Amino acid sequence: MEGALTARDRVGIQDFVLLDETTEEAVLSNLKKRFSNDLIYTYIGTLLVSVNPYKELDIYNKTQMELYMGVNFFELPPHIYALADNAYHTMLTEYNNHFILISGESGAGKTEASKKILQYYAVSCPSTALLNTVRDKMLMSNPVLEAFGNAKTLKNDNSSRFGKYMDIQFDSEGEAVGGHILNYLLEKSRVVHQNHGERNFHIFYQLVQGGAEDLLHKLGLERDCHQYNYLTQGECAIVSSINDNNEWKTVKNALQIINIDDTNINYLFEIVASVLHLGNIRFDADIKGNALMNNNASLRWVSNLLDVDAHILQEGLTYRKIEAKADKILSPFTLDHAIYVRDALAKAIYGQTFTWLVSRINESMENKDSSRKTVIGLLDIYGFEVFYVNSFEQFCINYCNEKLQQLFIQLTLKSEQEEYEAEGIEWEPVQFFNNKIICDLVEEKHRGIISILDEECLRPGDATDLTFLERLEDKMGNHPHFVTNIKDLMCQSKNAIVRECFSTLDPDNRRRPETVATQFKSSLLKLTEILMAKEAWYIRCLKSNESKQTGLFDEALIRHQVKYLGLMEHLRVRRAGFAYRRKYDVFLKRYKPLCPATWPHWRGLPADGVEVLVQHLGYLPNEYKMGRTKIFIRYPRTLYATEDAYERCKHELATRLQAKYKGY
Ligand code: AOV
Ligand code: MG
Repeated sequence: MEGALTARDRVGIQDFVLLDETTEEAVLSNLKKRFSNDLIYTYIGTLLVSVNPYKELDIYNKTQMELYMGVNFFELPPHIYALADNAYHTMLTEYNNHFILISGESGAGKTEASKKILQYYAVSCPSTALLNTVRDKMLMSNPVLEAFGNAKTLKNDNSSRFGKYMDIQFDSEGEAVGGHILNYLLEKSRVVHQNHGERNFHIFYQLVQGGAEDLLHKLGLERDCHQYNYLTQGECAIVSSINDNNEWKTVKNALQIINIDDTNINYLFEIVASVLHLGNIRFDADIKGNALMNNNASLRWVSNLLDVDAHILQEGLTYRKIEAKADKILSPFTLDHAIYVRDALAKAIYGQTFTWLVSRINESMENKDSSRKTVIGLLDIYGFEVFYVNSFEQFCINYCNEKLQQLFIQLTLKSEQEEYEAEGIEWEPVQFFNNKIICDLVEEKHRGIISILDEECLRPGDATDLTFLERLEDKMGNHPHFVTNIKDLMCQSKNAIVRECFSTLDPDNRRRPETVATQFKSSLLKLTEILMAKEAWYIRCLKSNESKQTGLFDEALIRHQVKYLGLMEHLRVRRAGFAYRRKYDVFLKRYKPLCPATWPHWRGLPADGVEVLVQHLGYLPNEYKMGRTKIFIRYPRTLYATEDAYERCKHELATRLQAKYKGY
């Protein structure tokens, strides 16, 4: 029909690799077309690009899940389920480990994506009644960790304030049999301070809004967030998009499912309440400027809830204890110092409790069976963020994002091109920006920012240096002033969670612990090693606009993300490159039944066998290349056709065998 729009004109194309030209304009126009048709997913080969729609789409139901189960990647419209399913089936056929790296800036949709993947596995994997409970625990770990680790920020009403890597373990039948979480640097400073327009962690509001009357009474809380200093600095305790009351119910239920017993659940709420009471302890200054405590009611509640001696607590919050030989001298804190110690205690209690929660969740998801398992790791971290005022946390978060971008570049751009060279495949190199210089700037030994910060923390100096030092220590989360008497006091708490958390801290108070920045750097290094040993899948989430609006496609914002996520370079490498490669012997071993000349044995060199095999299958010259040790296949569809033929052949063989042995 003349003038009629083709589907391609209307809804764009499903895979950027198939675009006529690889310009930024063409990419953006395709994204926009799709977005305006509620098609938020597009591929670049096997990489999934997702644009946050800021509205509920009817594409995450069970019918959709069933549609994608076991189907080849490109047969259906792009979907996060297709990627999840493909990773799963590759894991099962190749019997190796995988990870899905979800990246994008704050509010782009990473956490939602990771939840959708987990839900997909929960529904699509085979399961038994026993495994159902493991599956429920994995699913229910989310509301709990989000309550304690997510908060409303200016960028996202449910922003992850910790990094999370979760391994889902599968047995050889493909059943999800266990899980394990690694958590990264919780933004503890939020417990005591929030910027304007931001909130503390959700759990505080959930408890105050949703807790039953008798519970609040027992915890000494009023049903009014505005009563608590730690909840009011952002001036947005109540937000219309968040239903704290409902979430409270979900979280309480989830805590039970992950096997936290009632006693510990009570301890947990006592801790949450004690942090709120701590924040309400105020100090005045006497004539000498020393701190005097002026709200004894709050102090009593803290001591009551944590079950520690009120007098020692008060002393610990207002005096430094110096032990000189046999003498103990009490030296009073200044007002600022007392506030600092109070806040440090609140952060420590909360941070330790979060770590405790992750351990309990891990225990409950642990699979004790020692048979071999393969895993799919899901990485959902805090996204890149820049605020008007940025602090140590933004430094860490953005460093983490640079590090993951570096991994992406290493795996998709650098090693890909190096492999073509090593395999002698003709190749026009694609230029890309390597952010290694940025990672080096942060983490290099002696010269990097982290090293310099560490040095500054250790350097003795005059008054100004000291102030600087204290500020840094504050930011870096060491608690040099309360590791003496307050830490001991916490170890005596009758609240079992607090006691356990503080008793496991470094017992040697004199040894200066590693700074948080250095610890974070090593944990990211370890994470990189964990990921490098697995096969990678990528989801790149794009934020459609800054105002969380439905249907608004902010072209400049999206262009910026396409650029810094390296999508154009990735597209160019993908387009010119090969989607799939396998060692000759591995390829031959799997597909040799498809050709009479290679079945059941090929006597010559594996490379020659592969050549004979693919000729027989009708591969066209532009569809593959023979490297030194591997075959390279340009389009996924070629491989999928081969894989389908293999499945049919296996099926026929099994039917023939059955017929042959029938009656025996
Ligand atoms: P993030 O994880 O990438 O930010 P989220 O996954 O929390 O971002 O998404 C932010 C919000 O965007 C969600 O609360 C939803 O309202 C909406 N959203 C995201 N993905 C979808 C989707 N597929 N369908 C519908 N709405 C969606 V951060 O944790 O701040 O880096 O640190
Ligand atoms: Mg998130």
